[in-house]
Amino acid sequence: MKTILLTGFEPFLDYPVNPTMRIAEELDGTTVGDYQICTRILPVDFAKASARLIGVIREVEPDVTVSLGLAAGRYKITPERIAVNVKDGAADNEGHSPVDEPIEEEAADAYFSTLPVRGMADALLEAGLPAEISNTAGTYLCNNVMYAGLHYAKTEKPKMKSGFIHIPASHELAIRHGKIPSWSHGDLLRGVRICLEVIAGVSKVE
Ligand code: PCA
Repeated sequence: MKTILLTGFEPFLDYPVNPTMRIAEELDGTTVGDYQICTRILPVDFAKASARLIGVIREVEPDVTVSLGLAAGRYKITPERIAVNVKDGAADNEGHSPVDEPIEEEAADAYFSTLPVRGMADALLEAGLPAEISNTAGTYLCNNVMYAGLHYAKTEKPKMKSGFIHIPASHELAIRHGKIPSWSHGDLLRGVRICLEVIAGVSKVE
C-alpha cells in the first residue's frame, strides 16, 4: 500500500481553533484507494515547521505529501498552485515575525505544486463544494511548509508529489472568532477527502 502524508497546523494568531487539526485527526489511518493516510500536526513556528515536515517525511516515507492550512476569510477550498521562497508575516506562535527573508538560501525562487490542482478544484466543484485554484499561499507558515516540501522533493526525493490546500474556517472557529466566513466540519472533511481521492486516482469525477 502507498502512503499519503497529510499535515494540519496548530491554532495561531487570533484563531483559537485550527480546523485542519480535526480533519487530520479524523483521516489518520483511513485509506483512499491504494493509499493509507498518515497525519501529523505541524507547529506554527518559522524556526521549526519546515524541519518538522522534513523529519516526518523521512520517518513516514510517503509517496505524496499534502499539507492543509486555514485561510481565514476565504470562502472556498483552494488548492495552492505555487510556493515562493519568502518568509514574511505576522508573529508566529513563538513571537517571530521575519521580514523579507528567504526560506532557503541559494534555492529556487518558487516551486509549482506537483499535486493535481486543477483536478482537485474541478472535482470539488462537481461535488457541489465551492473551490478554485489559488495562485498565492501567502508568505506565512503555509507557504513556508509548501515550499519546504517541494524543495525537499526536488532535491532529495524526486518521486514524491507534494503540495498544499488552504481551507476556510469551520463554524466552530467562526463562532469563536466572530468575523469570518465558515463551512461545516462535515463539508470541510468531505472536501479534503475528495482532494485525496483525486490524488489517489479514485475520484468519480473525471
Ligand atoms: N494557516 C496559516 C499558517 C497555519 C495555518 O493553518 C497560513 O495560511 O500560513
